[in-house]
Order: sequence, then structure tokens, then C-alpha cells
Amino acid sequence: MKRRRTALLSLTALLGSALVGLPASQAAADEVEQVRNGTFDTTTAPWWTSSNVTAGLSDGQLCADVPGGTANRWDAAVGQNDLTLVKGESYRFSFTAKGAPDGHVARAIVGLSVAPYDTWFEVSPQLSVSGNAYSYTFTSPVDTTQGQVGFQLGGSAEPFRFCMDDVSLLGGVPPEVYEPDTGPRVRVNQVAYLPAGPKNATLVTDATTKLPWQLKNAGGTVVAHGWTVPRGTDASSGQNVHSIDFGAHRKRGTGYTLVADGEASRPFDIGTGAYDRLRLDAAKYYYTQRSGIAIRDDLRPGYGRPAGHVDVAPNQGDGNVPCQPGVCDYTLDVTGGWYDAGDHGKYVVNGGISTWELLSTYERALHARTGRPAALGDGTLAIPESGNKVPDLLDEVRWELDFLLKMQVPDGKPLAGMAHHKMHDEQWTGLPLLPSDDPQKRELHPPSTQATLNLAATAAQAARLYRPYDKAFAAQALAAARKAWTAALAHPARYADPDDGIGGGAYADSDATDEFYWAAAELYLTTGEKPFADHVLNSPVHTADIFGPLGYDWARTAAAARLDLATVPNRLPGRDKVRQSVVKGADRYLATLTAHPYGMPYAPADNVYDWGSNHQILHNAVVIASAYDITGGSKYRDGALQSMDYLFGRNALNISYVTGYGEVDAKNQHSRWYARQLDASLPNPPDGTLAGGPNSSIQDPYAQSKLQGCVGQFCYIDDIQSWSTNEHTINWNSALTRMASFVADQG
Ligand code: 9MR
Repeated sequence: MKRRRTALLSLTALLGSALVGLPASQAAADEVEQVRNGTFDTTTAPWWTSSNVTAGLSDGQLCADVPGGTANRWDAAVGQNDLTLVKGESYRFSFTAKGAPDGHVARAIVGLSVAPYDTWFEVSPQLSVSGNAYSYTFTSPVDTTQGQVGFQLGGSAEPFRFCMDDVSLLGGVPPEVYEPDTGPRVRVNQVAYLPAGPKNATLVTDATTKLPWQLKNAGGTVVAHGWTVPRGTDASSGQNVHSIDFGAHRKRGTGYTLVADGEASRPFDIGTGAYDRLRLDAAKYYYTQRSGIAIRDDLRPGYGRPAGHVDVAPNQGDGNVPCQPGVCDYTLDVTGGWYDAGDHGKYVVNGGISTWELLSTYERALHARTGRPAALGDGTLAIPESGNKVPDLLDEVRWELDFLLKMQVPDGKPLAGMAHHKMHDEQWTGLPLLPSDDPQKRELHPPSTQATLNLAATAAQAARLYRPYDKAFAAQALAAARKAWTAALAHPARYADPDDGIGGGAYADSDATDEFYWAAAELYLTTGEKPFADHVLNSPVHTADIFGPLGYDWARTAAAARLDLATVPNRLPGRDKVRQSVVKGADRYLATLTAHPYGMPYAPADNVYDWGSNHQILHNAVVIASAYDITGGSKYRDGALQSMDYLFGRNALNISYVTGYGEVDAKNQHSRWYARQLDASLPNPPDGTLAGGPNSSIQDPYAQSKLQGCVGQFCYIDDIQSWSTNEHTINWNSALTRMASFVADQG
């Protein structure tokens, strides 16, 4: 309704720009309205609707009747085409919107009006009857005259009425300066320091000379004091920082604060209880990720939900899944397994590393000096299988292993014995969407060498660990592993297509030598057979320097082999060298940690934080922890413990990246069903869910709208729309489970 000025340049804007010190050229850019008739005073033209939507004027707004029963957001829409956007220019996208009844979602996008319909900015606010005003700033990644503003309204079972007004796309606005609220400048592990462990903190300050610090107990009494150590400018944050070491104070307690430079830290504990709880919570994450089974509310209060993908409409089910067109002529029952992340896809590659890491958590407990297998034993995780006399962690992982085995190409079919790379929806779905509400067709994607070797490695590892509990399953797993190994040798270079990223992630990897090494190592550890030992010994990966700054992950799996060869008892010739290589890797990560003013074993080249950096930090910590398991050297134990501080708040954003832990925690992780930020009737992720963390490449539009130009640690935002910095996944929580278990064992 309201009239807008175009080419607006107000005095306050000028003054404001002068105040924040923008260059004159930027301050003087004209703000130009791109949307035509966003105010709906006399007509709805030139706005279009999809054919199933009826729109008209109502009280100077555009109102649309949206049908129920469509599958995707874009199945019902209102929009305007032929908008011009200029690459690198910032736009303010604003509108008011209402929806009746309450609770429906509009996906508001700015994108390309023709195929491939790229989206440059999107938000999915939940609408209310009373209405809200929305305003966002983003920077266009392209030059185009075929831009579109769209309001996608489909995907609802029920019809609803949508009204909008004052739709504007204003070009030439100053890029938004997003200022995260980082709280007190004294940064601590907000969860807990172990009484006998290291205790370090970081102070953000302008001071360049040492400052006094005080440790106060919950009653405010000073119980320790000392001096900070100036550390200069920290590359990972761009901040001038000091470090504080208060490790000499060992008294247990809650509600401690650390005071320096006139600021008091967020409160923290000195104790062990939090890590006993975290070990369980991090592993309990997997039950609520299960596909193919109803989640029981009595076991996870607030998280009960119907079974997903069990052939009940609107699901198309996972019981009878065809391949993508032209890929195969059979269907497979691939029910079960864990959903990968905030999406409903199931991927063998990523399932593989996650399975390995959870099994390794269990296997470490069997062999390490501080290991306690009972801590994740029967009855610890509150899962349906608790009480069956099998360790709960093995029961949980079995849910995924059974799925991985189902992904193997059946005998008699082309590529028999290989594993399909992944299975997921044909198209990406919107948020929120419970697994049981996903209407998309599910498809198997081509088999790959990497998926096949992930299956071989994890099934071989499973064979040795489940043998005491289920001989038949152990034998089945080993047979599947051998078959997969043989198939991979016959097809050593069938890689997943890096462009196969519609409806699910690509998980592409163009090097399988590390997966061959890993599968051979697991087969050797389980069978002791010479051909597998020979493959390990002849692999160039066996002697390669594999503990680089980035750390291992789903695509770089050599460390899985090296760590297991070093820590699981075996008679591999030259095993001492293998153990030394792990200790050498740990020494390097310790050196990184010691040099880092935030005390973490992660300093990627050019300060480029990787997708899921939080788990890379944990993985580097796993190498340090393994060096402790190998040598018993206390510096490795302390380094592994200190690595956790960053994740729990000793960081530039002063946030704990684990839901439910720390005074300020990440809790809006990108997820289709823990989507409380979009729908108040849904939960946040369960306690113990790790957020991906800072990602310098900020691939999602929401992060791009807020974090452009961010430095390292700042490339993160706790918003459900930020899938590139704030998702949760099975392969990140496995790293958390692995380290939480190590830390709990040191208490
Ligand atoms: O974690 C994955 C990251 O390493 C890749 O670079 C990225 C792009 O392929 O995909 C990430 O994994 C996502 C997957 O593709 C789909 N499910 C959610 C995963 C976590 O964001």
C-alpha cells in the first residue's frame, strides 16, 4: 500500500554511512526499486500465479487462495519475472505477509525465472493471521535480466489463504553489516573443564600487555588469579587476544566465572559429569535419525514421530526403490538406516565413515588403557533394543549396517557385489517436512567404487565386533565385505558423478586409493589373511603423510585405516612404524594447538574453514587422543582434552556448538524435522547434536546474506536456513561421540 521512493538517498543514510566509515562511492549509490507494483493499489498485474492458485486484490493487498494436497513448495506460487539483478550489488528484499489459518509457510525466493531455476536468496517464514513484515539484505551472485521474485506456497495438506503487500526488491542498498552478539570477551569452555585436566581460556582485548585475571567460584569468591599472556592478532578470527591458563585450580564446582579486563566469562563447571552425559547424548542422536521405524516418545520425550519411508502415503517408501532412469532394471528394499542429516537421503559413503567411527568408539573402549566398554553397553542409550544383552552402541550401529548391506547390488545383476552410492529423493524438498510426510519418489543412484569399499571396510569391522553377540550376522557381514572387496577390485574407478546433486548431496570423490587401503586394513584386522596385509603394505597410502591440517573425513578415509592398524591388536609387519606415524601426526596437531590462541588443533591453509569444520577439529583431536592411547603420554591426553574447549565456547562467537550444552548453544541446525525455528510445534535438535560450524565458503544464500567477507571462525550463523554452516549430520556426531567418550574416560 505504502508509496516507495525510488533512487532514494536520505540524509540519515548519508550520515549513517559516514558514521560507519563507508567509502563515499558506496554511500552515494542510488537505491533503485526493481519490483513493479509491489503495493497492489489498483491491480495485481504484472504478478503471475500458478494455474492452481487464484489471486486478486483485497484491501490493497494481493491475496491468493492456495489449494491443499500439493507436494512441493513450488507446486503453488505467486511471482513476478523479468527483474534485473547486478552481480555484486546488494538488495533489500522486503514484504509483508499473512496466512490464514496460522502456521502455513511461504518460501520467498529471489532467483532465476527459467531453468535451472537457481535460487540466490530464500527464506521460509511461518505465516500468521495477523501478519508480519519481513526484510532481508543479500548480494546478487549474478548479472541477469531474468530474475524472479517468487512466493512458493505449496506442500500443504490443507488449503489456506495467503496475502502479501509492499513487496520490494531495492537495489543499491549498502551490504548489511551483520554483528553477531558475542557476549563477554572472556571466552571459556562453557560446559566443563576436567578437575585434573588443562584449563585454558581466551580474552579478546585491545590491550597489548599482560592483564590480571581472577577465577571466581559460584559465590563470587576469588579462588585463583594470575596474568594473561598477550598472543597478538589471531589469524582465525582477526582479533587481538590473550590466553589464560588456570589449570592449577583443580577443585570441582559449578558456576565458576573467569574475570579479566573488566569482563566476566559465561559460567562453567569444573567436573566430569557433563562428559558422562555428553557421551550418551552424542550417541543417542542416532536413534532419532533412524529411518523405517517409529521413534518412541517414551524413549525420547518430545521427539516421537511416525516411521519415515515405510511405504505409507504420502511417502513413496523405501521398500521397493528403483534406480534413476537407465541405471538398473531392479528395485531394492533399502528400508532402515539413518537419515544423513537434515535431509531424508541415505548415502553409503557418509554412512560408512559414521559407522566406522561409532564402531571405533566401541572398539577403542575394548583396547585402550582408559577404555570402559560398559559405558556404552546394554541399557545405556534408551533405544528399543536396550535390555537385549548386546551393547547399545552396537545395536544402534546395526540399524545402519543392515541398511548398508541392503545397498549391495544383488547376485546376477550387472556390477553384482558393488554398492549403490546413495539413495534419496528425486527433488530437494522444503522445510519443515517430517520424514513420514516426504512425498518424493526415492531413487537408487549408480554403484561406486568408494561406496563399495565403505561397505567392505565397515562390514569387515562389524564382523569382528559383533561376533561375540551374533555369529550369523558376523558371518553375513564378512561375506558381504569380501564380495564388495572383489567387486571393487574388478571396478576400481567407478566414481560418483560430481553433478549428481539434485534431491540429495553428491558425495563425489575422485580418488579411491584411500578407500582401498581402509577396506584392506579392516579385512586384514578381522581375518589376518595375507592378501589383505599385502594390499595394505603395497598401498602408497600406507607410508604417505596423511595427517594434514584439514583432517580426515568421509572423502579422506586413510586415517580410519591407519588409526585402526595402530590401535587394534594385529601382527602387521612394521606395525611400530604405523604407530609412530600416528604419534607424529599427533605431534603436528599438538604444535598447531600450542601455537593457536584459541587452543585448537586446526589451522587450515589460508584460514579457509572447511564445510563441517567442527568435526575436522574433533578428528584432529582423535589423532591426538589416539597418540595418548598408544603412548600414555600426558601431553597427548591434555591436548585432546583442550581441543574440546573451542567447541564449547572458547571461540570467537562465544557459542557452544553442541545443542543443550553451555550457556549459549547452537540449536537451530538445518533440519527438516527439528525445525522449531519454522514451526513452533516441532522440537529443536536433541541435546548432544553438533552443528557443522564455520565454513569459509558459505554456500547457502542465508549465510551469504549475513556473513559476506567473514573471517574463519566468524563464518557461522545459528539459523535453520544456513545449511552450509549449521547442518547436523551422522558423520559429524560420530566425531563428537568418539571424542566425548574419550574425554569421559579421562574423568
Ligand atoms: O558434508 C558434506 C561436505 O563435505 C560436502 O562438501 C557437501 C557438498 O557435497 O555436502 C556435505 O554433506 C551434505 C550432503 O551432501 C547432504 N546431506 C547433508 C550433508 C551435510 O551438509
